[in-house]
Amino acid sequence: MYDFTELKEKLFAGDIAAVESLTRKALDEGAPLKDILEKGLIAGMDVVGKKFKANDIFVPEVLLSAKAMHKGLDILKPFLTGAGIKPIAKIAIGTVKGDLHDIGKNLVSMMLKGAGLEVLDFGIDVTPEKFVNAAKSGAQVIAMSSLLTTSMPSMKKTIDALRAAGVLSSVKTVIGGAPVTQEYAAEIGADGFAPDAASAVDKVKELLGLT
Ligand code: B1M
Repeated sequence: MYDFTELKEKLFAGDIAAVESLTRKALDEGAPLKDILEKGLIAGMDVVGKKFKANDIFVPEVLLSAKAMHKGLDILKPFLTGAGIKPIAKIAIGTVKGDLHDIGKNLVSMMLKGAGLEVLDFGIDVTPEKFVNAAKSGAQVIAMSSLLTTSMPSMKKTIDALRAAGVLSSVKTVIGGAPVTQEYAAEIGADGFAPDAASAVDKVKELLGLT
């Protein structure tokens, strides 16, 4: 079993160079991709979240850890996105308006690409109008991420805007992010919820009838 202690610690410390080399080393030594992600990078970020919540660390430290996380994800990207696969459907994804967190959304985006889906990634702070335009331009799925309880209402606003524009029935909506639940999805009328990136791929495929 591969030991991810150092990778976790360096991610927490925001040591970008060390996260880069340890992620490469884990890959080179044949550690499973899923474990590098979940037991290394995401586990390190969980520690960051706990310390942030307890006011043991503050935004500058969290930003450094986030940069280190991005570096690790960049290295895993070619393995997650499966370059060269012909897209089978178009997904518009973004972190909703009012929210600047993008690490989980990026992960979902990479894994959707890896599953052969075409992904239009609108980034962070995405307005309902932008999602509506994507739906009008032929996206079959609108995928929204939120990490803040204060930005979750933007998901409902987006679904309401899709309805008002007359395009809600032509798309599937999927939501996720740490504070988001299946109950919330039902409450706002989203077609699907997924707790993590791998389940997001399964949910999107299920909604598109691709499973
Ligand atoms: Co912020 N932050 N943050 N933060 N931050 C949280 C979210 C928080 C829980 C920390 C805490 O208090 N414990 C808290 C939110 C509390 C709440 O609302 N309940 C919080 C806060 C309060 C804030 C600020 C308000 C702090 C401040 O300024 N005082 C501020 C808000 C800025 C804004 O967005 N307007 C802020 C800022 C930041 C940074 C910029 C410093 C940085 C973000 C950097 C970046 O993303 N580029 C940051 C970070 C890094 C975090 C924590 C520590 C880590 C988030 C993360 O990347 N996790 C976070 C604590 C935590 O979540 N434990 C925290 C790793 C990532 C892989 O997981 O994004 O959950 P996650 O994605 C998962 C699943 O959720 C799922 O798949 C992924 C895993 O497979 N998923 C989906 C995500 N999107 C999905 C979409 C789907 C399906 C699944 O379908 C479409």
